[in-house]
Amino acid sequence: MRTICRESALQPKLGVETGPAAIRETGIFKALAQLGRDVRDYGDVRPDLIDPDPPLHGMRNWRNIHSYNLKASHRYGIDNVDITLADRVKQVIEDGKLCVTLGGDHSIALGTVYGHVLASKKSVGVIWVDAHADINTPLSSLSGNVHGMSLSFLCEELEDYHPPIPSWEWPDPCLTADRIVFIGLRDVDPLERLAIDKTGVKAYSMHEVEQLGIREVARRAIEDINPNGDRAIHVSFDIDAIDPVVAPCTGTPVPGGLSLREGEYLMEVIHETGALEALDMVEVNPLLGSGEEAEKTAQAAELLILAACGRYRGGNVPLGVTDLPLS
Ligand code: HAR
Ligand code: MN
Ligand code: MN
Ligand code: MN
Repeated sequence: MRTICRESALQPKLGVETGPAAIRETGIFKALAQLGRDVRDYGDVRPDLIDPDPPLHGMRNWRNIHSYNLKASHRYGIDNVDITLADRVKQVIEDGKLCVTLGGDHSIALGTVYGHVLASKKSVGVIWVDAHADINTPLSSLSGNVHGMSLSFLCEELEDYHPPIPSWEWPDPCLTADRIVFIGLRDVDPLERLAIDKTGVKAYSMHEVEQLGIREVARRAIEDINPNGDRAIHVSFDIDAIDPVVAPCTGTPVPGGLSLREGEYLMEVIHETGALEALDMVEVNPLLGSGEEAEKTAQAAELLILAACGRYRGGNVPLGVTDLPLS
């Protein structure tokens, strides 16, 4: 397994760029090693700030978000960006490793999903675990925050709703709506709901979690995006999917979320499919709360990542150990 991390300070609430450090500090590398995972930390992909970056069609920070996710730096006359996030993810996936990307805000999914789709030998299905749908177009967004638009750029069915952007070629949208599923929704803008209905993206909001239980939601979601079991799974996990009582330090907390227990179950079941190739853990913002709250939030993220990597709450026998000590 390979772990990569990136940082983003490109949304209005500062601090989300320190999310990866907080998650690293939980001791997650040691825990992964104890699970027998071969971990490599690729370090951070840092945005090389383009300043100023005035809004276009209301989109804030679009040049920066574009350049670190997807495009060679020369396009904007910047020389010292080593590698884009999409290229980094592509590299990890091509090595045949599970790619864990720590955000940063959810605009990083533009690069992680694209890089995954480019590199995977299989068709990719995305499980978007989030309180929000992040499917606004630049024209439907009320905030102009690109982290609330990521899926609209990735989804083929929404391509025609995007205004042309000069000298900005997002990659061709790389997902069809039948390869996207939401879990955990509870704060969806009216026009996002329309986008979900028009595209037919499957959505299990907290209503369905309540109605069906997480077990059935997990089963259905996996079947929705991987009906024949031949696809790769990409999980894009926004920590705000988890209830703010457990994960308070995030930019847009919404009450009434998934319990940590539900989140861990979901990730355990996704691990069991053997199809998980990439996982994003985003929107952990340690600066939005006390030290204790920041730690709690990072620990929730740690447990979710560990579950996706094979940690079983019933216990894991250490690799290679077959007997108890005899003397
Ligand atoms: N729907 C709102 C918007 O587009 C809020 C979404 C942004 N916040 C998130 N996304 N954390 O998951 O601005
Ligand atoms: Mn720990
Ligand atoms: Mn999100
Ligand atoms: Mn969210």
